[in-house]
Formats: sequence, C-alpha cells, structure tokens
Amino acid sequence: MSTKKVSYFYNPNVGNFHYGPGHPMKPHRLSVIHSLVLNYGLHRKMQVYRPYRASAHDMCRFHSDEYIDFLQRVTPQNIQGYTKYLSHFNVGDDCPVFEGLFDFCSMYTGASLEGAMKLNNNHCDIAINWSGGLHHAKKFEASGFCYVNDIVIGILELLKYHARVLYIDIDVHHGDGVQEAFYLTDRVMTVSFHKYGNYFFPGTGDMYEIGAESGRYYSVNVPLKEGIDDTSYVQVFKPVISNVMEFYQPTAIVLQCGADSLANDRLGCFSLSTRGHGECVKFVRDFNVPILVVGGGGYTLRNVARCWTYETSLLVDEQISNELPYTEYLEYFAPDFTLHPDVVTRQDNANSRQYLEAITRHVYDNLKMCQHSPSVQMHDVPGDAFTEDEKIKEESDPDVRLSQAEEDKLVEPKNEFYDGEKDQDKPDIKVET
Ligand code: LLX
Ligand code: CA
Ligand code: ZN
Repeated sequence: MSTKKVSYFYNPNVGNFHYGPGHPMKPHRLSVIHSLVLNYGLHRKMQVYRPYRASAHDMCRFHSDEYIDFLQRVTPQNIQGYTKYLSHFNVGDDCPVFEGLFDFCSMYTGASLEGAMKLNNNHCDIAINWSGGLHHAKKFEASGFCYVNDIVIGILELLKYHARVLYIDIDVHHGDGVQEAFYLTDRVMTVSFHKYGNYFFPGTGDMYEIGAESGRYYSVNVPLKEGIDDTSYVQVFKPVISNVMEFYQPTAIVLQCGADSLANDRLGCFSLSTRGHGECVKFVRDFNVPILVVGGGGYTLRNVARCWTYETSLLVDEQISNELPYTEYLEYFAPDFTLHPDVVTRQDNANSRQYLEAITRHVYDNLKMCQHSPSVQMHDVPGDAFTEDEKIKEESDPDVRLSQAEEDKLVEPKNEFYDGEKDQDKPDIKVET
C-alpha cells in the first residue's frame, strides 16, 4: 500500500472548451479521463479538488502584462479590432481565439498553481493536474496550442519553498517554454526527452542547449529519433533521470506527461505503449520527492485517456483492471475496450543502441560539470499565491443563485459523481471549502 497522499485537481468545465473545427487539440479529452478515473473508483484514493482559477495577476508572474491583457480582452466577436496584435502575440491558426479562451487558461493554470501550493504546505506528496502541461507558452506569446505556461507558474510557486526544482518532460515535443524561462538559473533543472531533427516542432532541444550563465549545465536535452519503443526509451530515461537525481538532488519535481509520445498519436512519431509511458512515471514516483504531475500534448483521444487514467492508478498505487469500466464514452474504446491494447506500429525505431548510449554518456558528462545540489540563501518566504478566502471569492458569482454558488464549491456537479458503493473506511471526495 502506498503511504503517499495524492491530490487531484479537476474543474468540471475544463472539457467544454473548443479550439475550433479541425483543430487537433480537444479539451474534451479531459472529461473522458475524469470519467474513467471516477468509474475505476480512483477518486476514493485521492483528495479531489475543484481548483482555484488563476487571475491575470497570477499569470503575470511569468507573462508580460500586455500579453495577458490581450488574452483577457480578445474574443471571437471582437477579434477584428485586434488584427495587428494577433501576429504580435502569435495568436491565430495554431493558437486560435476561441470562446472562453481566458477562462480556459485561468482553469488549467489555477490547478497547477494550487497543486504547487498544496505541495509547499505538505498537504500532499503528489498533485495531479491533467489539464496542465502547456510547455510551449512563452513570456510574450502563445506557441504550439499553448497560451499561458502553467508549468512555469507552478515552478515559481514551488521555488518559494524549494531550493531546487527538477522539471522532467516526456511529451514528444521539446519543453521549450519551460527551458527558456529558467535557462539562466541553477534553481531549476529542466530535462526534456523529445523528437529532434528534420524540423519537428518547435525545432529546439539540441543536446548542445545546456543553459547559460548560472544556469550552464542545468538544461538537459535528450534528442531522440522517430519510432522509439518502450525498451529503448526506458534504456535512456532511467539512467538519465538517476544521474540527474544524484547530481541535482531536487526537493520538488514537476513531471510533464505529454501523451503525444504514445504510439499512433495523431501528431507524434514515437512508439511508446501506455505501460512504457507509465514506467517513466513510476520511476519518478519512486524517488519519494514531492511531485506536481501535469498533462501535455496528446491527440489520439482514446489513448490519452487510457494513459493518464493508468498513470493516475500508478500514482495512487492501485491496480486497475485491463477491462475498461462502463462510462458514457465507452464507444471511443472499441473494438477492444481495454486499458492496454496491443501496440501496432508501422514505424521502424530509428534510434540505434549506440546512438542512445552516446546521448546518455553526453548527459552524464555534462552533469559532472555542474555543482552538486547547488544551495540558495533563503530569504523571507513570500506568501502563498492566494488564500482560501480568495479561492472561494473567485468561484462565487453574485449574479448566480446561491444554490449554484454552493454547488460550485463541490468538486463535481451532483449528477456527475460516481454513484457506486462507498468504501466505509475511506473518506469520500474531499470538498474544499
Ligand atoms: N506539446 C504540447 C503540450 C501541451 C499542449 C500542446 C502541445 N503542442 C503540441 O503538441 C504541438 C503539436 C504539433 C504542432 C505544434 C504543437 C497543450 C495541452 C493542453 C492544452 C493546450 C495545449
Ligand atoms: Ca519532451
Ligand atoms: Zn507535444
């Protein structure tokens, strides 16, 4: 049995946003995952919170005021008046203006921020936010479907209490926005595993990008080629992360679990199974350091849902059946209706054993150059991002009936609760008031 306390953050509205017809990013995947989590009964093993909603002020801890002000004002109805800003902030095709865009950003960012706060206050050992992980967002602009970088904002909160934060990114894309934010500091080590070469978005993440100034050797990149399978990935992931942990000795970890590194992803090119992806999550979990776990990319909806449900089960240390439980989305999982379908790929693994060994050695040689677990002089600790009162104030709308305000404090609308039998020994979903 795990003794780890797990907090899970989910806003029941986050799955209702639409990037627009034909766009591969489907926030609906978050509703599907949550439904699987509930129907497997995993909510009984965690504290489930309806998260705080980040304010513009919270977002400006990383982003520029002008960019956040723009995100707050622009809507599909008034976009004509903002044409000259669209290219300036890289908003348009990949990062469209859709209905409720700022609310969407506020929901997923608030969840990562509150997760970091709960870890800081030792209210949990693991905080999960599958709606977060938007690692491409930059200080001044949107990028690669990402607007506000919840990861950077979560790490900034962790840095109030933690001397060294390790960021690990297993999305198929380079974690460029997070790397860039902390490129000059040794307080955060960023480690990204990603496809690199033949221009694959975002085009950065070469093994020679290692950080600069005080941050030299604190950016670690593991560029990989297409078709990497479980065996090869784990062969590089485990030694790299073991060495990083030994040299850096982080006191908190942020793990970005982008599921576009799975086989048959609509936009990815790796060949990982959900078990292989999960093996990396388990490996990080077993270092017993507080972890903020976030989502990321993932464009074959049924596989993203399988992967993050399975990883939730690993994080709460609960074995779940390979046969999927009934949910309103069961038809998405035809014809096998299993959690771990067989992986069939048409792609060869372009990563030779020699190539992977060379990359691992290169990372090790760079780690030897960095100072062992650099320390910081701790000053007065700044206050938490928000108080419990502010969380409630954010959520209650004076224009809405009181009963709605009360319902808003619930994790789920009443009719969405898992309705199965209750385990007498376990607390039910904890409602944060
Ligand atoms: N990598 C990634 C991680 C999180 C989100 C989006 C991305 N972007 C891509 O995967 C990508 C793919 C092809 C071209 C450009 C970018 C993300 C997660 C949740 C909500 C919004 C974005
Ligand atoms: Ca990555
Ligand atoms: Zn991605």
